[in-house]
Amino acid sequence: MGAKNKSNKSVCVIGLGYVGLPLAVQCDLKGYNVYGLDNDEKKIKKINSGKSPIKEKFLNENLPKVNLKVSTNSKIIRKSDIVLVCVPTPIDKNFYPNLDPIKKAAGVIVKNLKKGQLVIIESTINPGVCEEVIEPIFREAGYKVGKDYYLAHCPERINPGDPKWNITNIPRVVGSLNKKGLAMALKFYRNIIGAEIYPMKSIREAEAVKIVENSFRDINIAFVNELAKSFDRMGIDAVDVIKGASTKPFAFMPHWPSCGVGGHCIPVDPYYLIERAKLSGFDHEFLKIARKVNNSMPEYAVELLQDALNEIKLSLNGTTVGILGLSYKADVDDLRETPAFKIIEKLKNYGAKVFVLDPYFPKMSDVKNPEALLKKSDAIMLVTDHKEFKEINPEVFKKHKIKIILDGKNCMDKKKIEKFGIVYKGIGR
Ligand code: SAJ
Repeated sequence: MGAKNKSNKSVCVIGLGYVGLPLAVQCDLKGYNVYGLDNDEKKIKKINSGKSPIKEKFLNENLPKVNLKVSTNSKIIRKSDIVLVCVPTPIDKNFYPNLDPIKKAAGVIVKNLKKGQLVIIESTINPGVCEEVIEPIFREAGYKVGKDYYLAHCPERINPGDPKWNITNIPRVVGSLNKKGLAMALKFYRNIIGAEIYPMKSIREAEAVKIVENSFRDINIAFVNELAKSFDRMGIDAVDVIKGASTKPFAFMPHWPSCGVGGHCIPVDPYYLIERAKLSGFDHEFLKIARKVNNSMPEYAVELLQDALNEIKLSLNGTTVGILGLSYKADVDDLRETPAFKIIEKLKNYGAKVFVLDPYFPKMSDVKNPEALLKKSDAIMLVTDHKEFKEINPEVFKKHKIKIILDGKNCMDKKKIEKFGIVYKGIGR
């Protein structure tokens, strides 16, 4: 772990979500005086009561131990030496990057800037945002970077639900607009994180790193999703092939086909690079094709279910389908870019009756437990591989006369299910 900060410097974290809140807690644990700023009153109240608004092991364990001064009042920025910006950088419905939250944060900092402050952007942004969007906001207010304040970028690498990797041990990269800003940022992160803190050549390279990491993941998932479509036609089990390829101890990294790529990172970040590169006259055809393949998976999953029903002389029209899962990934309560809503919409367009269960979203669920869902359903579509869904004994499906199971995350036991005479279809298997 990094050395405890003895300088009693203070930090202000703007945006207390799944990135900002663990960061704020870790800064406190490492001896910083920590302020937190968020526009969500309810979240502020919950944090002030020592309870985490986010179900996360690190937070549940450590939030009660720290003394975060959190508020909706942006004046607290003035009390800090380091300002950490952890606000969302989403895309709009046309997949266009939306930098409004980060521009708003920069505007709030400008109004409360303390001379000499180090401003660090942790939100995922494309190359050029610091120099072309953020620095001009400060400049227009009369502040000169490197003199009145310092600007650095350290892209967040939080992996929601990961039992091993968290804010304390994930290596980071840092870039700045000048040497002093870089030195200040490196010192800060080396104080709070016990892992490599890698200095980038400039702030642009730092901005590019996160986008590249997540685009790498997106294109690899698109590769196996395309394989799944092709192998489905050839009667080849794509998952078995990927497992086989994974026995190669070098130069292969497994990814897995599924009913969709959700979350706030993977399906979003490539668009930031696609759009920014366009301004420089470059067209990321490959990234766009990968996005197209991954965006097609919810519809593909519904078509697989339609075909499976047709094979037993049924159709989606008039069939009741039970949806297991809404979250974009297992064992987290996060709906951002989840494929679930696209799947539900398509099923309803085909005339299916749909019931939903996600234990992380009781208010959005039609039933309280898996058995209650099975009771109502003719067919089941697993959209999220939550642990409790993987543990459903196939006998229960049989008991409730489930005809077909569409396993959107290839996480169920195909052989066991088929032994009960239930039609099983996975994505590519
Ligand atoms: N998915 C697949 N096939 C795969 C892997 C994921 O279909 O082989 C789907 C998931 O079901 C989910 C989506 O893609 O819907 C995203 O899954 P994810 O495991 O990438 O989870 P995220 O979105 O939480 O990604 C985070 C990212 N972390 C950061 O951006 C800091 C990503 O960089 C990590 O690689 C990823 O966690 C991880 O490794 O778990």
